[in-house]
Amino acid sequence: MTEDAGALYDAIIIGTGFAGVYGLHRMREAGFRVIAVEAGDDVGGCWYWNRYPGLRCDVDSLEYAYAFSQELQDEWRWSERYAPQSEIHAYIKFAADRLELRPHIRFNTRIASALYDDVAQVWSLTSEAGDSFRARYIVMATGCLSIPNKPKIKGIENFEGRLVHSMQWPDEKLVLSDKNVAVIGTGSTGVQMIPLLAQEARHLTVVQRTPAFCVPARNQPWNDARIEYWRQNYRDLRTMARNTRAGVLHEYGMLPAAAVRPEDRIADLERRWVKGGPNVLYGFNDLLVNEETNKLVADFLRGKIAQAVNDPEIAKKLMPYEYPVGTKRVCVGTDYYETYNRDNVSLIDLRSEKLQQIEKDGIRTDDGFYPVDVLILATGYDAMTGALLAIDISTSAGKSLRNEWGRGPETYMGLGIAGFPNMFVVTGPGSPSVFSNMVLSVEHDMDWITECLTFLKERDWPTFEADPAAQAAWMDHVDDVARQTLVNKAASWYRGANVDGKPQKFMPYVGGVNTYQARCREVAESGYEGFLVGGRALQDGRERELADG
Ligand code: N01
Repeated sequence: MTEDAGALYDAIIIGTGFAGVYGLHRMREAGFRVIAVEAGDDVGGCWYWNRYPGLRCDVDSLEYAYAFSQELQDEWRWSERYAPQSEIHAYIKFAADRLELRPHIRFNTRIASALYDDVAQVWSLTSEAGDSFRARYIVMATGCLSIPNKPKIKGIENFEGRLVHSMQWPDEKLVLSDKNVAVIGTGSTGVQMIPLLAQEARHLTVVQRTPAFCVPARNQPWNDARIEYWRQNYRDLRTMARNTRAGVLHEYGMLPAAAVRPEDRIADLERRWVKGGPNVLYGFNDLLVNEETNKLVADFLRGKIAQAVNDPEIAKKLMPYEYPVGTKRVCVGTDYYETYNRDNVSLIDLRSEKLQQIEKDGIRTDDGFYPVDVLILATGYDAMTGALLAIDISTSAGKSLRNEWGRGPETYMGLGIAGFPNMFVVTGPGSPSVFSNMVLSVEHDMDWITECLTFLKERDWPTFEADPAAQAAWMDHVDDVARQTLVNKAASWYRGANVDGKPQKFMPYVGGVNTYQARCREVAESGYEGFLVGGRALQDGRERELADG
């Protein structure tokens, strides 16, 4: 019998990516009896599972790092502006070791079900292997992009070559030098791997359903002065980042495009383009709310595609027209468009060339046959809800998350779900999550949850649950804010549009990290307005008698 079999933990965290590792540390420091369970055999979350060639982050590494510890900051040195996967994974492992967390993590433990006993007020988790765990509270740190999307493409089951999803890259090196390789998908993953695969493969065929806007990373090694500047100003810089809408220190233009002289608009876009990274998207403050501004920036980016690609026909195929720029995630790449100038690269643009089927040794379209030995699915994820719904989450009172979310996810502030007491979600739907610097957001959420747990423990563990009315109002607000922007004009994974049969609903909160975190603070300070504590609302910060506390 394992030590977990008879134990009742204060909290169990599911997942040990950036969120789970920090949450475990934070809750242990706060005195809770807490463990984490992890499906993989190491920490790292998406940075553990994803290992495809070219993977690196598209947020500056100095910002895509924990803010809570001066020691971690001082002892780690990021090598490049956009750190590669191996370095980010090493950093999370370093944090877990430095904070001595491994003894508190149960690896190789994929949770299959979570059942809340409404009478005993205890969650029971059961792993796929049959191990069980019990806790008063569970914290879902399962990640927004952790369940691969494997679309049912006609004939794919007949393919006899090597089939690989980007998230399940094989441990052994894939030797591609004598292979015809095809990649399906041109989102951030495809854009990162395509230039490297093209260098290695005998021939590379790219299957594009919707072209991406891609900006140049201009990745480079950090110099000592930059690192030192961050060390000296770390706290202030992180505070500044928290007060922005993306949680990242982009150079935010403060004016709408119409308020800037036409010649200055283009000059500023050019300057930002040369600087590299997503900065080119932040020149005007109305990119996502004004169609004209959006078209101005989109035209600028389409012009860059025309300049980069030698064949005008191919350039045209690579140009996105069907959605406003920024409403699907803009990719940050290196030599992405230039790769299509290579002799060993072909582009199948599904807008103009109909896919007939995948065959045992290639791809057949209306225009011809493309031989393929290795087929790579860069087809993304069942985002934001996939990992939560992969676990059968239910209560003895008869609620099932799969039923409750049948028409799309509903949360209060992304943190709690009505009907599911004593369960927290980290960067859930309805929070800025994937529209923000994820590391900054997961730290915020784990801080908020830990403070909430302290509040509850001091009151002898009353139940804690989102009020259905507050949840409905928050969801209306999330929808309203999204409707004031252009984000619903794209068939994006933010809306679940990439997964067959998934309900279409814009999931992240686009009101900004700054606004969201201020609201979370108000909620906590008011005695958790919008949550039922011990079955009832605590109003105006004045606690009432708790029903069961
Ligand atoms: O996935 P995606 P991703 N037939 O969903 C296409 C983060 N990330 O793994 O656009 C043909 O964006 C699909 O086409 P369409 C980042 O947040 C970050 O690339 O749906 N094609 C699309 O082209 C990112 O946004 C980093 O029409 C099909 C592609 O597959 C998120 O993860 C790196 C298809 C999927 O693109 C997801 O990125 C990597 C089908 N049936 C990822 N189904 C960095 O930090 C799907 N597609 C840099």
